[in-house]
Amino acid sequence: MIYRSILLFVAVLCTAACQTEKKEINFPKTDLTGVPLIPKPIKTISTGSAFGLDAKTAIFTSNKDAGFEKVGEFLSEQIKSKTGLHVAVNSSTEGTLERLIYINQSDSVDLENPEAYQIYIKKDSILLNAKTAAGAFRGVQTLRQLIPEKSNDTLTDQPMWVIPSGKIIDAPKFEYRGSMLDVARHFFTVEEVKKYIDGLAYYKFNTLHLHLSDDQGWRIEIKSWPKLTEIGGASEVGGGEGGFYTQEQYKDIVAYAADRHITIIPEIDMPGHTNAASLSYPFLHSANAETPRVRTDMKVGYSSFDAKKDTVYSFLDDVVGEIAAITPGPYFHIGGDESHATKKSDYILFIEKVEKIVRKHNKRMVGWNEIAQANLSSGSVIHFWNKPEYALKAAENGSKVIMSPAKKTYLDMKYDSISEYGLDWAGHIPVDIAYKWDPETYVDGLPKQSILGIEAPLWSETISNGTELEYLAFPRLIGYAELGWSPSEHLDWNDYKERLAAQVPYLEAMQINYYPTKLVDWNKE
Ligand code: TNX
Repeated sequence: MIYRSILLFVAVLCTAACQTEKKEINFPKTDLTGVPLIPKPIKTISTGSAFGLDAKTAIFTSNKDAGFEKVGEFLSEQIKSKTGLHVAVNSSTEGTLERLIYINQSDSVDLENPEAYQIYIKKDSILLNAKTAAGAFRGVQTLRQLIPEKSNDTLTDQPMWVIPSGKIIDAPKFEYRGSMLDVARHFFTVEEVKKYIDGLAYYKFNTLHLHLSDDQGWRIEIKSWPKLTEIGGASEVGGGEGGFYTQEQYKDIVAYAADRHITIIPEIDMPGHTNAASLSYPFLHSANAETPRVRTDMKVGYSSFDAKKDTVYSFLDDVVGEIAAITPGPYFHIGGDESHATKKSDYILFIEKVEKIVRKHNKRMVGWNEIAQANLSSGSVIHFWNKPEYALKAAENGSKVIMSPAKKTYLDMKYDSISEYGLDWAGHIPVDIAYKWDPETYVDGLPKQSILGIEAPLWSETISNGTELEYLAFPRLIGYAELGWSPSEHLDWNDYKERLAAQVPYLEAMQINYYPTKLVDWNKE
């Protein structure tokens, strides 16, 4: 049975409360503001009492069509795995019901941002308000973090997970909060990608950018050009066997991400970083670049497509078309970085032509900051990584900018001199340096309105499996979640590092191999 309105919610709660003779529970005094939430919400107000999550709790949601019921089911699954409790969603529970979590679609003006949410926690009810299912989903991540690790078994005759009462008002700072996974230098399995998506979802990221092609490997099936994966997919850095996603597997990743309100952005890097493609189809190769061969080294900047051949663009029309057709998100990333083997005039011609192809397939083009050298539509997005002047040029053109400064956000940089994995060309990035910077002021003179958001890229030259991936990503990724979401006035390293230490039970429960930096007192929790 689905209750569609808040009035019904109140009625149900009243009936439940009146049917069973409820004993007052004597909760210990609580403090909602003291819960170590990451990212930190805009506003948290504590009322000192509590909601007891137990076997007599049920979830109800409004508006099935807008995906709210699915969000309720996600919460129920997460409650099950954290506490073992089975909490029913939108089904009547005949008398045993004492407390409700209601996930409500609301058109309140305070919820204008599609990812905004409000949570009201009282003794008998938790009300989660959001305008969209995405907002409700973000709020559900907050609820997950509010559920304590351990139950209190002395309050009633059953175990009860005590959630502090009060109110949370929240919305993200940036529209775009992402990470990138380089599945080209080393291939990562669908399961490894899904586990990464789970971590992203928990910390309220909304985008995963997949770097699907590079000199060492091509990782996505293209039905009209099968040798891309047959030949181009069969190698990786260090000489491993590589691999690729079939279109069905890619769709599975896209759907898994969509269930978590995360958008996948596919990247086919070009005109440089194209050795694997040109090895598969030599007509693509520019005579000015190095002759294609299987590459398992880590060099960059030696390969290029031929920008002057029409056949190169019809090939790209097929590739972009096939990928765009199975990518529901609005963006297509064309790389465009480090094309040192492409003449500048050819590079500009190439980017301008490819922009038209991407637009023809109804996607917005994204490219690394070098693409700002071309004459682009203002709808295209510049992905800043190393050259502030390109970010400024893009902003002048009216384009949005994604912030991934290598010195701050590159997850493949070593933490310190004793890091097991990683590179160091952009310096070491310890966990505090990763956190202590402001995306809104990092590029001098870049207007705030031009910033779409932030992304933390994970290049994979030095990592080849999920455990190594997690070592570089965690815990730095958690800090980028907060930089992307929380208001600047809440960003404080000393406060953050305490909350970060409190993530250990989650990281351990998920078996995430985080780097236990000495900068954080991990034993505190
Ligand atoms: C630079 S950043 C690259 C990648 C490498 C990375 C290694 C960028 C757009 N290009 O090709 O993997 O450095 O840190």
